[in-house]
Amino acid sequence: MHELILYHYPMSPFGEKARAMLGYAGLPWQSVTVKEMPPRPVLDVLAGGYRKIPVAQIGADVFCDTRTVAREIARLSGKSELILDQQPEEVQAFVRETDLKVFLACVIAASDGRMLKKLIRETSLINAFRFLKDRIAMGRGSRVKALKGPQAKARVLAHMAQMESMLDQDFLFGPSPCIADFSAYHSLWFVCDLAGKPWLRDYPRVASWMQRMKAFGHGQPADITGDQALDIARNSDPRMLASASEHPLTGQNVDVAPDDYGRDPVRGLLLFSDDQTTILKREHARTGTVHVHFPAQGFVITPA
Ligand SMILES: N[C@@H](CCC(=O)N[C@@H](CS)C(=O)NCC(=O)O)C(=O)O
Repeated sequence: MHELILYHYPMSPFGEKARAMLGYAGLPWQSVTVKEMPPRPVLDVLAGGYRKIPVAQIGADVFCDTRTVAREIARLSGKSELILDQQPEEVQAFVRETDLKVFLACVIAASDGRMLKKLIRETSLINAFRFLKDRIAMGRGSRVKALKGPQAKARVLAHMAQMESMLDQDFLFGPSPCIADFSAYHSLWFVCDLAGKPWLRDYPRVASWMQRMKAFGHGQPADITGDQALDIARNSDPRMLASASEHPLTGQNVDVAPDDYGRDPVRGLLLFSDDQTTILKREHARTGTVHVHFPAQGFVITPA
């Protein structure tokens, strides 16, 4: 069986969500480090223009968005508490809010001169310039209203206060973690660890919970190159579909795109779509056939 390959970069909050889930699951995995912004040629081959990070690959199956990545980690490890669709509505609502509005508030609240210097130090001046240019363009195409700096900070603090009141056990929804903990963790990691904001000091339960989350580590990553990952796709067949698709566009070429930000579409043949997952078939000379998986929630399908 193939190990999961994760495409990510060190400063990516959603990359950290995936790394932390892999740590919690105790899985070995393969790591391909990508740039902080497109172009990302290897991912273009595999995921056909999907522009968010992380992306995962298992053999010739490619998983876009941490909701589908989490489902695969759950499948490989038996940790079904990572599958969002199987959680109670209360957990799903918390994750929806946290992975979108709270995440964006955290990114805005964390983005100051100090963060920019860190990016320049860890990459280069030209890279930081390209990064800013890319994110400004991405913001223009977004359907989510961005908060201004002070409002974003207030939103983050309100979120920390809400978590403080929820944490009467070790994790947000009980004595053991579920997907909600990983959704809440990555944005606070970005604000508090990467950007160094001292805001956790007023929320002691959240601070202890962060330590418990960090203690899961990142599992056992092994670095591979993008070329090696493409070879793995070429030498594998996509896995069989579990059931027949009843979506009316099945068998046709469609575009699948996120409905919030980074809305670049991926074109392919619609193989399957239900209320949880959409799967496209794509062909490329370098890899042969790959199947690209998306969550149903938060993505739109349109005829090509
Ligand atoms: N809903 C997506 C969100 C992913 C996301 O927004 N990732 C950020 C990085 S943390 C991103 O892609 N930013 C633009 C980029 O890296 O090109 C998921 O769960 O994976």
